[in-house]
Amino acid sequence: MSLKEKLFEKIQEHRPRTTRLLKEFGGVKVGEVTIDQAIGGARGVRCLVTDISYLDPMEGIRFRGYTIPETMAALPKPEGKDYPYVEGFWYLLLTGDIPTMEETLELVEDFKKRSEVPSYVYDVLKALPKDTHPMVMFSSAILAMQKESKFTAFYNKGFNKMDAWDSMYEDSTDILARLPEIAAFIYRYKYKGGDIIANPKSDMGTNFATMMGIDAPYDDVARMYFILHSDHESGNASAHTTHLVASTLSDAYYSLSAGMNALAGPLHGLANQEVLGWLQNVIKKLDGVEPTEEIMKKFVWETLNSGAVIPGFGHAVLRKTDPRYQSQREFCEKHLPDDKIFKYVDMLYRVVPDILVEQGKAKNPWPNVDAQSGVIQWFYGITEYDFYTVMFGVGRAIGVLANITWDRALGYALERPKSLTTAMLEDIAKKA
Ligand code: AMX
Repeated sequence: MSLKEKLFEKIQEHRPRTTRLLKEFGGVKVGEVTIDQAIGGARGVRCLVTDISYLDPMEGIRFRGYTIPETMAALPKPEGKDYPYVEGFWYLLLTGDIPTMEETLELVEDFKKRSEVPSYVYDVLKALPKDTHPMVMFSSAILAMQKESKFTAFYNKGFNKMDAWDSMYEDSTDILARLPEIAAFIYRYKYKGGDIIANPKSDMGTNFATMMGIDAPYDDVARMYFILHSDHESGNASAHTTHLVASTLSDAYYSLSAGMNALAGPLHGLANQEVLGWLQNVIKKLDGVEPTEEIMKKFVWETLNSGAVIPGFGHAVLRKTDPRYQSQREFCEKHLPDDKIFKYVDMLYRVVPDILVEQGKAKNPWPNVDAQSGVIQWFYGITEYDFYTVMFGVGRAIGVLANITWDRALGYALERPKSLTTAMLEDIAKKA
């Protein structure tokens, strides 16, 4: 059975659950909203539904019920490699099932067939000024492909709610298969004098590593990186933006491009470039002197006192060290234990949490995914850190595209929360 057939089976099984909840229990309360939440970015308001991942504040992320170590252990891997096929992970996110090796390889073949990037996408990228941020290039490339949308073609022929998932799945898979080539093109075009390397048409991780021009085990880094950054339930800014735009019946191209623009913010995905930028600044200021913990503490306080945040630390939901950080740390311990930047990042792990606690503002003083990811990229030669968020974006696409495919399958509604005026809030406060 193909992934698409399996997905359809899962959709048919699932639909009665959503219908029943709406019909029989639509009026049951899920929670309440405080003034804090209304002003404070809807933190913790329980009003989104997804079955693809769940984020527990203490435990961290589970993909379809699997923790990160369980996911990495259960999915089929290319021979001799430590990390699983990204294509098999796509299967897991969409269906909730671990695919067999045969099912995974079938999907790898399917991705190969879909991976041709239309040539006009490269014309669009080349028309942009060279100093354009790579996230603008990435988002523009995705948007430029919108005319390929099978969902929009389906909509224009006469929209049918029950079948809408099919073309959304097709668009999502087409996009995903093309993203490694687009990302690698941006990198080689912008930083390597346009010396483009052809797509070897292998699995997603190998394709990306080859086109970036980096040898093994970077193919494993790519697999790990894309999987770790894929999904963090649906309230984070990139996932929520993608879902919001898709809820207007925009197709996957419009929706993902918008989600990538949210990822480009410094409080979200851009933090991984900021961590490396922050560290490089420290190294420059030290002018050859090895930093001690005392010196590092001084820099951390300087940053805080200037009113800036310490990138890579804190989280809106998590209340302990991010398991995505932990997973990458384990990779560093195995592959780059003596790397200078890794040692500095490790030093930050020892000094920053206590300082954030002492400062008394951040609800979570522990590191998030972004504190560690740049170190690995730097080690393998990607020192152009403004590119890091693009790689986060390739990974994040897996999660958000799986989500919007299911949004269509379950007919999720146009998103439209209600706003109040400040005077209304004051009135509510007076009566409380
Ligand atoms: N350094 C300094 N101050 C921090 C901080 C940090 N790393 N994390 C939180 N704070 C501050 C906030 O700025 C806020 O200050 P304010 O009251 O003056 O506005 C206060 O602590 C309370 O914030 P919070 O409730 O703990 O966090 P949040 O939900 O508002 O924001 C996040 C979460 C991630 C934006 C924040 O922790 C932060 O800015 N971290 C640094 C940037 C970063 O690493 N972002 C990446 C997150 C992961 C991702 O999406 N890729």
